[in-house]
Amino acid sequence: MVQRLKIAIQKSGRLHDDSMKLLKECGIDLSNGVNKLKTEASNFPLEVYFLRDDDIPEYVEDKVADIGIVGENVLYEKSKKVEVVDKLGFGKCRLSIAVERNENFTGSDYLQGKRIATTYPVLVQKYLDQNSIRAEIHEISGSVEIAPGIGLADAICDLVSSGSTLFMNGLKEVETILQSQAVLVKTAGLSEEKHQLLNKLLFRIQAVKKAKNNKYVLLNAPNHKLQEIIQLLPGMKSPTVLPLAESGWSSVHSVLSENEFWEIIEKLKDAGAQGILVIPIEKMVI
Ligand code: PRT
Ligand code: ZN
Repeated sequence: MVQRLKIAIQKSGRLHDDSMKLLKECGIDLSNGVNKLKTEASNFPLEVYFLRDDDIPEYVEDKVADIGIVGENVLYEKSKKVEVVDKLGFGKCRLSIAVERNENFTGSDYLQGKRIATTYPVLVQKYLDQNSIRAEIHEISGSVEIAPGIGLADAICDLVSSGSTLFMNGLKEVETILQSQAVLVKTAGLSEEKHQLLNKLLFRIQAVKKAKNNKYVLLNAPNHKLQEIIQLLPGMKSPTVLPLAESGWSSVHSVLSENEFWEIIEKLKDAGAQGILVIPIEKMVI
């Protein structure tokens, strides 16, 4: 029987679309039955399980799924025996302590003897222990941000991304206890055959991630400025230079990383580059 790698992803919610998109960008076709509990890829030995995010660490630990995509916040709260294989760069947020806006928060000591409402009791307790603080944790299952307003707690600990939920509830973020993003996790003791499938998938994921962090740049340059312009472009090996139909001009092609992109583009313009085109890269294999 052909071995299939089993992956657990969120059924619906904030990580679902990006997880599906990642698999698609890896060339994996899941066109049939994404609304079911489970589906199979038609062109890769992969079986996809759609689950609640909170259940994913346990299913992976128990080997119901071999691998899974889950937020670090959920993973560390559940503290299951699974291994992080790769950070995926989406689902970014932070787990933070927040208090009412007019409170004078002086540091973690402020929390001494206070009541903290959260859906992350394990991570909050760890933070309190690390800071030698004794506080009361009130575990609630949702709408944590209303707890101070209704007198249930003095502080909360919840996920934040833009901060607008806190703002709308008259709260301010005062301390971040965890930075989180979606990660790929694997179960302990995968068979050799499944490991090979995982490596194949990882190779594709890394090509997709690298492509996202880089842009393909084409520009025209007068030949007497070529040396100066080439110095500015790292490229994968070195930039490609092709002559233009108009004599005295060349076309230069290269790859730039997202981080240094704007700075280098400005310098290229100043150095005499014209007609600069920037193109997204679909996959990048180095
Ligand atoms: O049904 P299921 O249990 O699978 O989903 P869920 O409702 O538990 O989780 P879901 O879909 O809301 O989030 C899934 C994962 O997305 C989380 O575990 C995080 O890893 C990640 N993530 C990223 C977020 C956020 N950003 C986020 N902003 N999860 C939740 N939020 C919430 C937060 O709890 C708060 O209520 O959004 C609100 C704050 O957002 P801002 O932008 O107002 O700060
Ligand atoms: Zn959940």
